[in-house]
Amino acid sequence: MTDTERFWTPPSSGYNAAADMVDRNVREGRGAKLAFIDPTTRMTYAQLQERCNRVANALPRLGVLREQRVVLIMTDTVDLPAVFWGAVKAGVVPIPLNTLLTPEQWTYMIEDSRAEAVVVSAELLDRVGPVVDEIARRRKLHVIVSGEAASGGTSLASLLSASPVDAATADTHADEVAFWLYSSGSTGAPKGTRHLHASPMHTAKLFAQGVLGFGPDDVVFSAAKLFFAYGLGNAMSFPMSVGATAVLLPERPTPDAVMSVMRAHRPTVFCGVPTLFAAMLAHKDLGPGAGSDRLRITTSAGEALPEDIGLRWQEKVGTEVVDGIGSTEMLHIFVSNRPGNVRYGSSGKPVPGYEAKLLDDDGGHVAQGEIGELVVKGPSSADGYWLQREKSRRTFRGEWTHTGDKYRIGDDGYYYYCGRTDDMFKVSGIWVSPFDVESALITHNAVLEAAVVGKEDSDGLIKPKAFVVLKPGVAADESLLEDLKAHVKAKAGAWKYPRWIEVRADLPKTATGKIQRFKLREES
Ligand code: 3UK
Repeated sequence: MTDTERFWTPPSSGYNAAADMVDRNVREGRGAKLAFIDPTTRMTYAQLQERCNRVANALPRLGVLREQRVVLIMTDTVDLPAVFWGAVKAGVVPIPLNTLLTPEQWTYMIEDSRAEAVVVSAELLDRVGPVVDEIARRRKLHVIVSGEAASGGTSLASLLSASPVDAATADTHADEVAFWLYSSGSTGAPKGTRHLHASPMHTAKLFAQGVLGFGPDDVVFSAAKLFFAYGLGNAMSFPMSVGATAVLLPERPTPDAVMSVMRAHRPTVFCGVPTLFAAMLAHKDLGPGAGSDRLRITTSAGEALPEDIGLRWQEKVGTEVVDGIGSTEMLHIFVSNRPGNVRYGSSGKPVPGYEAKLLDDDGGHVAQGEIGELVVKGPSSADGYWLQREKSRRTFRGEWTHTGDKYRIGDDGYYYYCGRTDDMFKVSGIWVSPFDVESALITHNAVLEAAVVGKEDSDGLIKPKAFVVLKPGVAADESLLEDLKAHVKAKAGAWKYPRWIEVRADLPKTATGKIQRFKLREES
């Protein structure tokens, strides 16, 4: 692709993301192409356009108007893109929420966003029903149910069949808020992160087309769900930007479920997270293409990909794993490896169109080879957090977005992840990245997962403490623990070895699967 295509400037007036992502595909002759496949439905771009139009008419008819919010608590089916882009077309602001949250978290987000309506998948009604009922007793809230609902709420299907198929496109601006995503964060209240109409296309051009080489013949399968920014790009914005196809899996992405999708739909692009790759590598059936004879690339994000997992995947599956770092604040990946030139153990280099720098605590540039906070500039950064001015000011500073991640740039120019800013600690005056120690621990063949925190010793000095989950059948005796310490000393450096090791059945994680080191710190 040319630089003019990649470094896109949206029109200065009249830009609606749904018109670009949905209607343009039909207008350019791709109406009969498959846009989405889920276990019960195959939907072409023409059918998607029709569904979106009906949604764009239905919402305002209910009284959900431009700039107002609609919350989506939905599994990944063809209804999700129809509702999401239909809302965007009408200028209504969709907010997909994680389907695995607690009732308290959903209540917080529906109230914080002042949503006028909630669209919920029928199979989630057991858990979401009481939440929306409770809110609806206090204020007006439309509840729309996708799928077969036994009772309660308006059915999406009936709402759509009662709505016209022709819809006007809301005359939105490229810089207008199009949708929100809640950023989970490891501390404090979740933050409604407001994204603009131009942002999905920026991420699609810069990362999907520019780095991954997405084209109209690609078929993508993202194990990461559409309610994550990672999944939303992978399985909606990216394929839709080029008229390609996405396969959707409503269930939990277990290795078995994932491999069955791979065999049935033969995707060319597979997007996952390191924990899933590790689980799939432990599965007896994992083989070439993970089941797809057309697989050309695997992407990884969400947490750093350990080198060992990347190498084993490449050996067994036959495709590279392209690790890149993205965030809800930047919408998608901004530092990434390049296909054909992957450096395992590193997050790669800035994606063309983004700039990155490493800053010390005083805001100065760190010296070459030193660890600093990763700060990034690019066109897809969010407009800010809803009603959280202090956090917005700290994160979005002019053109630069602060990630809260510690990175080091190697002599090779590649970016190496060194943990979160708030997880780092010093031992004998030397920085220890918990991630470093964890990476060493998981290369030991008795260890399944590990988390490391800084803990005060009897002298009040900080030393590493490890929490480990052992592989099934491994006994946690004293000699194993000594062996683990020696292993870290050898692999990561003597001062980094864990002075304490606690064996656990599992580790506390956020809804997005990130280890909550702060909880372990409190418990240690
Ligand atoms: C961490 C990584 C090391 C890092 C995301 C791709 O994960 C995404 O968004 P979140 O808001 O979390 C952001 C934070 O996660 N992280 C993500 N990727 C990597 N750390 N290596 C990586 N490859 O701490 C970052 O600040 O949940 C990922 C695309 C869109 C996303 N929103």
